[in-house]
Amino acid sequence: SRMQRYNPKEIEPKWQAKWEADKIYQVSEDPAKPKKYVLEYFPYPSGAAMHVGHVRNYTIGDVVARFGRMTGYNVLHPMGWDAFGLPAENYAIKNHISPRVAIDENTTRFKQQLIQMGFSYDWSREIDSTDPEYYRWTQWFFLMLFKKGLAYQQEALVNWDPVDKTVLANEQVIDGKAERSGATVEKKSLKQWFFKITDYADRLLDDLEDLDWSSAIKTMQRNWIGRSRGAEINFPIVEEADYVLLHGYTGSPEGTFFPVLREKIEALGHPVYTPQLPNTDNPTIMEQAKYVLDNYEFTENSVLLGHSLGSPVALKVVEALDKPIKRLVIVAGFAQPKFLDKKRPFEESFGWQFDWDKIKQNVGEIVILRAENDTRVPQERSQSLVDNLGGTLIDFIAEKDHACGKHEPIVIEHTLNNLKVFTTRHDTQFGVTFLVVAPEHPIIKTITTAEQRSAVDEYVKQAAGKTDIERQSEGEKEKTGVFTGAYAINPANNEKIPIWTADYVLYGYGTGAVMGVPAHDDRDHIFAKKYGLEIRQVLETDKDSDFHSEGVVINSGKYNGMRSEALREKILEDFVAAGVAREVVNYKMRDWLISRQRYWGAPIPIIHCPKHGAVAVPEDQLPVVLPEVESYAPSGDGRSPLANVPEFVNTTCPECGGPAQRETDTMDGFACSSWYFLRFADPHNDRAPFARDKADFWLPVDDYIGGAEHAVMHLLYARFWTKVMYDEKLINFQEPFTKLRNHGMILAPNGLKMSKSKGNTIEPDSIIDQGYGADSIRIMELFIGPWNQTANWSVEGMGGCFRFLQRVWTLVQEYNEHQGDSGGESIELRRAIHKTVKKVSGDMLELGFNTSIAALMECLNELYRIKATDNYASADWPVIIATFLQLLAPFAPHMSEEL
Ligand code: ANZ
Repeated sequence: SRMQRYNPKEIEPKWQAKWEADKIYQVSEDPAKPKKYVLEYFPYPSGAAMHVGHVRNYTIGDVVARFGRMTGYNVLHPMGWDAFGLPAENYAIKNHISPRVAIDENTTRFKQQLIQMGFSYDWSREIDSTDPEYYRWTQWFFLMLFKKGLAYQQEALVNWDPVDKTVLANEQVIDGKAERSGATVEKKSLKQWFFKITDYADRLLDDLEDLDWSSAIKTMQRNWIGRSRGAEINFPIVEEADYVLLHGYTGSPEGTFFPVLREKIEALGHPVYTPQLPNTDNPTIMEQAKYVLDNYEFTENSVLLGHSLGSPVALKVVEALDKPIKRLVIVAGFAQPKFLDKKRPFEESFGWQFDWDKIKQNVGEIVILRAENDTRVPQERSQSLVDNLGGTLIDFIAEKDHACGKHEPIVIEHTLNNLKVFTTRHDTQFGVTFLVVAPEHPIIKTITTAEQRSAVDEYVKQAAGKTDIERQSEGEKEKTGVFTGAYAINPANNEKIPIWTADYVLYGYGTGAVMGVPAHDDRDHIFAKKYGLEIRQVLETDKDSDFHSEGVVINSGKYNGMRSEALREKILEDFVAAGVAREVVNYKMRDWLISRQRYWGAPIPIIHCPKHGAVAVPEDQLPVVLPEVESYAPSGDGRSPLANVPEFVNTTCPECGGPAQRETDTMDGFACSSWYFLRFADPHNDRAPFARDKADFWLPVDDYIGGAEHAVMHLLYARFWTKVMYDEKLINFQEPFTKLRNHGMILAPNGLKMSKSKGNTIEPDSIIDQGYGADSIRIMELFIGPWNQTANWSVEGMGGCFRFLQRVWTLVQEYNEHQGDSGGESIELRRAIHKTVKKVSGDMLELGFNTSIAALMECLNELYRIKATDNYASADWPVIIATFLQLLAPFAPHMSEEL
């Protein structure tokens, strides 16, 4: 008999070699066919080989790619290695080899595993993120971000992993534990590099809308970005204070914002002195300062404001005092002559000499308000005041030129001592019965009363000793806090309310302070109950069990009877007009921490010069190659092992040629994976990361396939880089992955996650060895259940898939044996195959792999049934067999090719 046994061990390597030799999966930009870019996440070649769980991802991608080719697409299906990062480095440290050697061993192994599965990759495009020819361009992108102001270095309290001895991004910390090592993350203050992803928050959020991604992943990204529209509301602090306001040249206390400000101050019960200064059309500085000093008794509670020419007068007044005042506010001020518009007579008669040290000694707090739209006073004047005095510089757009408007709400806000809170529920403003600040809030130092000081200090110290998770998890059960002894005024009803500190308020979000509305916020409710604070209902809520729901406003003065939704708009409008509030948008997302104090990453291409600060390595000196080191282990002192290589560290400044030092931090591996999908379009380009026409031809990725574990890291970072590249006109699209599909996991037969440490991994190699073959594994990976659901691997299932293929083999062998048929057409045969063509072609568009395979199995049964009666007599058999094998080909390519 010419019948041959189905022997995958023989046919699979044969076809793999032929496909490789004929380069049939290599593609180029062929405009004659529609393009399709099919991509699976490129893997970490870690020490453990791929198991059947990993293989599922690539099988799905491969079937999509093969189906695409067979339906007329020009398919780009590439593969590469995401080889930087901790897994490779830790593996290398553990096995006492260099990460380079480890990666080379592992990629060889992984590649051999992928090839033996019959995956149709264009291997001519293989990339390795640790190849200097690749990370050269990652460094190039770093510098692009740096030059755009989107990469910056800052001292920051960072997530420190005490086991891996490195800093982690927020995204790498899950419930306070390091995602990789599982260690409880500590906070440490270190200088770090960040990417300013927050600048793109709105676009990252808004553009999610049109993506064909699962709603679960989109929701995770939305929540991570966490856009929240609300209001910042100012609560004036109750304190002893008296105010002195000094007007400007040719002015009077009845002009500009003085009357409105005066009224505000008086409403809070504070005295205010607004003198008409002498000789206002042509004054000398001393006659005006002397006038103020002769007529007013300054105290330690005095707040002195100078507007325009009133500001040098105020400085002279402070200089002459013999004890300090509370606060000095300078509005559109200066301490030097020369203006932008014209010369003024006092420029000659004024003295411009100031004793800066004396002034600084005589005032507790200095605020300098600079109108960005001032056409009279140069912007540098405010800067030189800051240089001489310190203090806080606040830039703002004035209502009228030179801050001469009637209201100037920003001036009012910064003249009064306000506590600012962030709220999304300002419709509950009349229900505020206390304020809470985070224990880290700096205002605690200035407002805490003597009686409360020790209790507050103790609480603040305790909170600082707790990690974020401790604070959050304890906070779920119980709220703790301490009264500061201070009060503030609710601007809605002028009621005096206490200010507390409590650790359920986070310092890093909003303003680090909240208004307590215990009747309508559950956290505030628990807190108020515990400490006996007033609970005042201000909404008749639609569903009374739900704290957050909307309703009709009550107990809110003139606003009673409104709907809460409408009151939010109205009260904001009223508050903004009164200079009490400002509309703000807050985001939960923080900038992306990119630096790592580890060896195995792309060096950050920056040189630190004592004269020029952080300077970009010139483009023609890229790549900055990772040097060989003695020890790869982290030092634990917060510096990377590169810091121990003087030949690497010591260099010269590209700007001045003077001695300078290289940055020794490396980039997180997520930098390299933020653009790899673009490199595949033009992988060997040595003049640019990619040619624009090639990127524009192949991208965006049409089908991106991978697990759901990357919802907020890689998938957000890649979108961010893509948008920056679009803005730089490097590409013509704004989203990298049109369609994203997250496959379900394969678990061990006992239902546990496969892992090397549990010893329950199943590697495809051994199944192939046993004689089942890659085609059966591929069928099993997909027939095991819907592609996006978790499934348990089973040995019996494997056997079933093999028997299915064996039956296909036998049928076709038998058909080949039988020859010279003479029969006519067979409606039955045609029906069977047409039904299957329709089913498979339709289901494949929805990734219905398991149902497609089921249809093929059913069809096979039909074919067996029919051949039992007609014994291959019908003239339709050749086409039927060929069509069946074509439908099977994406799933079992080796067998289909052989048959
Ligand atoms: C009063 C209020 C009344 C609030 C009410 C809620 C319900 P999202 O949507 O997450 O932005 N909040 C503001 N800053 C905070 C901080 N640093 N730490 C803890 N909580 C903070 O939430 C905004 C709400 O979270 C704000 O609105 C504030 O409480 C609280 F019936 O203000 B709300």
